Amino acid sequence: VVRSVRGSLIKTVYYYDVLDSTNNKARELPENSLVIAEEQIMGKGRLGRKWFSKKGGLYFSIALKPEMNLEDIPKLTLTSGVAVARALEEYQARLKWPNDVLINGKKVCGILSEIVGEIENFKVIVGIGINVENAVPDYATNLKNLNSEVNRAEILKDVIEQFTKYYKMLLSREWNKIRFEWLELSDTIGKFVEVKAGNRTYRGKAIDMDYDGGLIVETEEGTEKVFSGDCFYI
Ligand code: BT5
Repeated sequence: VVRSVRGSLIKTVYYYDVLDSTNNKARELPENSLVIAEEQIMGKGRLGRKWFSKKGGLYFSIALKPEMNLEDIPKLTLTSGVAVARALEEYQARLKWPNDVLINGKKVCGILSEIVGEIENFKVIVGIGINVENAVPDYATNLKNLNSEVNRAEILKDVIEQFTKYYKMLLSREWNKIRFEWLELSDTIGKFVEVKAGNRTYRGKAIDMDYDGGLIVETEEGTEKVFSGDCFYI
């Protein structure tokens, strides 16, 4: 346990060799804690999916108590994506709606935000997984593929720095500024997509990300807004 990282929003760092999931550990910890594990046994994606978390990657979660409305939490996930993409700017990282960071069209990072606690007094766990020098599937990539000198401690420091900056912006009601940065970094806008949300599927051109974080898709039936879901390029 390391206390007080100067200038950052992180108060305490909890470091582990192995955890089931850093998101699960972060649930038990006070706000502004950072949990890191060298590997995860049960790394989680969204909707019960798995996040492959072999040694060599960066797996961490931040416990937060944002003064925000519950319905604005998707903006926190989008904001986290902007922070990661900025930290990975030298790799030309791009954002795929809603929660992927891509390099050369392949997934390098996934973000999982979870809301815990009661509705009036909730915490948010933001979990970030970045492929650094861990083995990854074919459809994914890691930073080592692009830079043999890659250093996990440095990347973590850069991500936390950017996260601190954008999180403060979000809390100071500067979401629209962040939204424009998201659009600048977007890999999704302008592409033809299939978005699966619950039992509905939308097919068409992604034309914008709305003020509330929803993806605007121009379909044959008309313009639709999707708030969350899985997005595939077609
Ligand atoms: C995500 O889910 O992309 C969110 C991943 C969040 C992982 C972090 S690691 C630290 C923290 N602790 C946790 O337990 N989780 C968070 P989703 O959009 O559902 O994508 C999951 C899908 O991505 C899987 O079904 C695979 O197809 C693919 N995938 C799994 N592991 C991957 C990896 N290491 N790199 C790239 N893609 C991967």
